[in-house]
Amino acid sequence: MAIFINQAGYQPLAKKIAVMTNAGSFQVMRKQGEKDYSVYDGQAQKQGLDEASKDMVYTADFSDVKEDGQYYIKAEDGSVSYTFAIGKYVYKNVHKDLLKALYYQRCGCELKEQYAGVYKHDCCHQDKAVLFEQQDISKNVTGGWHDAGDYGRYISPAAVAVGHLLYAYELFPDSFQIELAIPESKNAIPDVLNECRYELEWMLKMQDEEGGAYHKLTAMRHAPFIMPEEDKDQFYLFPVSSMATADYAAVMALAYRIYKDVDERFAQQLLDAAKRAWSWLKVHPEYIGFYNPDGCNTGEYDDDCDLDERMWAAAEMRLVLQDASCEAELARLLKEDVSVTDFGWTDVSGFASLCVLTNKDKYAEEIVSKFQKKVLLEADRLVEVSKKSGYGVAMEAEDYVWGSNMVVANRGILLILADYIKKQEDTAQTVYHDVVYNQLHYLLGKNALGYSYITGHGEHAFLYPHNRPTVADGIEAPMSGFVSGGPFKTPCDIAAKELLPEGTPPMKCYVDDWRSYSTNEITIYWNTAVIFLTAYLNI
Ligand code: 9MR
Ligand code: ZN
Repeated sequence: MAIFINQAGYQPLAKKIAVMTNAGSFQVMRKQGEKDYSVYDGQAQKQGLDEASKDMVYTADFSDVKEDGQYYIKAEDGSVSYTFAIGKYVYKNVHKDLLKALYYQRCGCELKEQYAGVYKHDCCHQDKAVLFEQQDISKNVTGGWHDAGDYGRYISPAAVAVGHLLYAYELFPDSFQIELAIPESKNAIPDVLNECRYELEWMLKMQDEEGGAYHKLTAMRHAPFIMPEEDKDQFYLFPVSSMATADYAAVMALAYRIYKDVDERFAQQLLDAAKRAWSWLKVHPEYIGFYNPDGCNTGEYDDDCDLDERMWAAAEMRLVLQDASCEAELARLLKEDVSVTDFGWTDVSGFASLCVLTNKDKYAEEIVSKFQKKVLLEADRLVEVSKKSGYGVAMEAEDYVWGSNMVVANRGILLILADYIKKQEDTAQTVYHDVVYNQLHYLLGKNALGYSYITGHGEHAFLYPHNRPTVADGIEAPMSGFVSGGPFKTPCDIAAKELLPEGTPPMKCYVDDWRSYSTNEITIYWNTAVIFLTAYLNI
């Protein structure tokens, strides 16, 4: 019998529901003093078969336990859950470490012991990059965050990560009044803005003379598992794509709005970059995709549709240019069948919704109501999906794609947006609120494998991310605060294929093995998606 809970814990007034794989009674045990003692007795309720895990699931509701402390759940057959805390600030450190993890991704600078502790390392990737299409030209494009467990840097993922952070900051600024112990700390600017600026400064270098954004900056092949400063491979600037350029325009315009009260000169650079990318989009209304050239195996981030990226750009540009044509473009792109609800690198349309619905008075009523209707429709669907899941998570069996933990988190963001919309009309608690929590509970251990998918948080947190520095640094523990990609129903790496029996249910298709790039890598945008949730829950 197994019992699954959020291993970071629960806020005192939150709904608290453990998942058990057997029927029977349970006790909530408090760890205090010499002997653990029971503070609550209950009976598990049958929930039925959970499709995504194929588990028969029973739920144990212990919401009545509200006192601060350390606990675990004990079933009548003697089996126990991992420990968890109850307290108002149980997610504070999770939130902080998720943010700090981005610092560890910094490229082109030394990570000093003062900030990085044992994870310090020398400056990496300082050489100029060669233009792939014109190899006699090279450019200085140092800086930014390593995208993931590899050392590449890519524009769309970067825009998504910064997008998650800046919208979260805009909505929940109080959750970002924290210091991260990074070089810029104590400069009177919130550290989230300091950290994003590190990425934005790099992005400013990633625009060509005509305003287009290079799709990516990588070597031809992924580096072996060496420290970043040991990687001396030649990096290339790969061709401009319309997706990258539209994401670029959107995020630069967003960043301008955020930084204009922080640093006027920097904000002006962001605005100029946004305008130049926007002009490029006007000159190139056609889709310009990106596919890896022969011999290149680094991330492709291929996408066959640029309408969602253009929509996000139009929404943001509307706010910074007082130009009616942006709104016309938005109306044109907002076709009946276009999605407005995702926050990943393939589909960024949810960011357009975030932009429009948090600035309603700046857009025509018709546009606002279209966005709003679609967002609420999807949020309501997700509430129903979560009710059907034995684990309470808004995920169906087919949703366990590569990086499924981001799908979990991004659905949380959509629910937060729905919650925001409803709160404008009525301050009462919404149906969406508890489902947002459920998404985080899943990520922190209330899932069919009982893993916390955030390093350093939870008694049974994953330990072996597919992350080059983590493998190469010789240090036993990984840095705290990294989010794993999570279960992938059709894993494609050898480790996962070897270790997972044929027919493993989607929610269980995960291995905590550093070789498993398709289930256990880390990325900047998986982290930032979860930061959006912790920012919402920490206020
Ligand atoms: O996160 C990406 C995932 O959605 C895709 O299915 C997968 C295959 O194209 O690629 C993932 O992105 C990887 C990128 O290509 C290179 N850096 C590591 C990323 C995480 O695995
Ligand atoms: Zn680097």
